[in-house]
Amino acid sequence: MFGATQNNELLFNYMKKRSQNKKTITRQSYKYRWFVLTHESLSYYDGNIEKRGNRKGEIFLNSIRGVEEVENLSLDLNNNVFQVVYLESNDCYTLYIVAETKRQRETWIQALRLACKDKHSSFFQKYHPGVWTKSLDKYTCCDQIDRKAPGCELSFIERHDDLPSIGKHSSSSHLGYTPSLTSAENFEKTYIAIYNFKPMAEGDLQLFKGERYEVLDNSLEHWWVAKSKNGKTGYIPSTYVRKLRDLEIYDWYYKDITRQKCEEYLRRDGRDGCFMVRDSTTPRIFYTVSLYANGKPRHYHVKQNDKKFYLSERCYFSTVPELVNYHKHNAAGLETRLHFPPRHGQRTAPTTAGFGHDHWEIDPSELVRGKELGTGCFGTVYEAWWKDNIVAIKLMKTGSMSEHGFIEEAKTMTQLSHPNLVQLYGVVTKQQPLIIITEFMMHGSLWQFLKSKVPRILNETERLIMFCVDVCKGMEYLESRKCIHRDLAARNCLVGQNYVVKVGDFGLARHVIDDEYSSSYGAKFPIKWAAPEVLKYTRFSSKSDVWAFGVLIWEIFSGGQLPFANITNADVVEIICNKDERLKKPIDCPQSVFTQMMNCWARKAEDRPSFKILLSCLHAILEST
Ligand code: L0Z
Repeated sequence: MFGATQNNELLFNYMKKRSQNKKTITRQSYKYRWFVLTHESLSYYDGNIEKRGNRKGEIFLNSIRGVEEVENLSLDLNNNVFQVVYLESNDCYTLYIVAETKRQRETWIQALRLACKDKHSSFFQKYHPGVWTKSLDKYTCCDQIDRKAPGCELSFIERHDDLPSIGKHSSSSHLGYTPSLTSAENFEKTYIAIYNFKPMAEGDLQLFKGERYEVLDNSLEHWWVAKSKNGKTGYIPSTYVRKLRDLEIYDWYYKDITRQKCEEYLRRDGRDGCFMVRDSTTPRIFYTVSLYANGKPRHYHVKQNDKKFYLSERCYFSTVPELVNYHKHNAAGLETRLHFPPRHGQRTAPTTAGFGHDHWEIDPSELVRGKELGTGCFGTVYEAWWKDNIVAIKLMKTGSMSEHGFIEEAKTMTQLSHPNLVQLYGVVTKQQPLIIITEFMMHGSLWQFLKSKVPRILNETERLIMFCVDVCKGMEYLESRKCIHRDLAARNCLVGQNYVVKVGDFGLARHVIDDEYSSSYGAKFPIKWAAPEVLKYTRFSSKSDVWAFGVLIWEIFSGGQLPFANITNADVVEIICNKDERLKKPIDCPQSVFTQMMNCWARKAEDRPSFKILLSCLHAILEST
């Protein structure tokens, strides 16, 4: 009479179902139904607790794309809601079912997943832990306003760390992945994209955040060859993917972030329950959970004991994702449960080392020029578009630069790539004028920024030390690559999104043809940033960059003032080289920061600290403020 015979039934229960045609969530939109799971489908029938009635709907297992819990706070009915995501006539629907108990919900989820596995259903990699509601016009979990918006959290097949009784990697192949991506020997080569990547050059492979890729060749530093699950291969930027076990595949993990930046993101979001996990700066503690609760950020150390992670005694986990997952449902000693990562502090995709593998010569017809950003002795700089990317282009004045030497070096310079360096993307050399294409920085130069009274979200001193830390990180990278800047100063650093500071035009100074700039007697030579050995013998090195960095810290703490204001260049040389005097401590500068400046200004180059050492000192200062 009903298609499925009694002995074909795997599971049946009388449970509430959310009406699918009504968009609002009210008590009225829920109806009791008899749910029946068979090896083929999930059906529901009307009737009552005593007697099953007519079949009202049927979802075939091979059309199911996800079986997950629904976040407790999404529906205030009870805590035992789960969802079945499925396709029907090419559209995607979600069925919400309210189980009577937690245990019943768990049973149904397990049974459905297992039955789907046998049917080789291919599950989506992401789902919405919350629900889409008409009253809010968005999802309760992620603020996406489109009902059909892809999920915001990794689904159970991706949460490889906390898979229930279904096996781990072996099961994923039954759930939609081609076996080549998940077999044991390929596990090591399997990566997950943590940012979307749009192909830029011929031979690039598109990346979708959250999807899996097999890395076929990782011998180059910046561009790897990868294969997608549908068998396409191509180049990808190596910084856009992470190993399966890497915490960076989770939206809530911010690897290398200072407590200050973390608090800034949490405050800006401002919702209780907003949280992130970050690397701890405290010795012997690896991770910190930072949580916004009752109007302020709080920090909890993730303690470790016997290879187990825990926040509160009694609740131990073998992995951090498991710990996070648990505390999403149980405050267990925390001020509130962990709900969502900061909405504005979205990790932004890093720049790529050039516009593709071996693609540093740019076709000028692909550049669309925008407004002028400034001029210099070398030419004019414009805002511009290259395909979907906003860039800065420098149109070099003929004769202002030794083009041959620069072009030779340009290819290796595009290979320098760091979050605190203004990325060199490419060049146009096949026609005049020579064009240099770099990353565009939305807030302009650091020097301008220091002079302007920009909105201050953070404690002033902390913000200024963070600027120093950013520059120091970029310089540490250049130092490790044996690249000398030669003109490090606030005017040559730029401020980008989230007020990150980056070092610009590294290595360009050497190619400038202008005696006034190149000679230490020239009017344009940056004497006030120059170390004694530069003034005396034009001897540039990473250590002379360290000297300039000391002057740059001074600029930062004196609000963009000119060092040695009202003192002539000749007198500056006299003061530095012969009198052995230095710049004075700016009024609002902490003594600890001034000590670092003085270290940078050691008379002998070899007595100055490396950028690496400076970075650890600056981090320590930041931690203690
Ligand atoms: C660079 C140079 C020259 O090429 C400029 C950018 C930018 C500017 C203003 C605004 C926004 C963005 C803006 C923000 C501020 C208060 C008001 C509104 C060079 C260069 C420098 C030195 C050298 C060589 C070349 C040597 C070392 C060899 C000496 N300088 C002009 C523009 C830019 C780097 C430049 C940019 N992004 C990249 N480059 C802006 N953004 O209207 N604001 N607010």
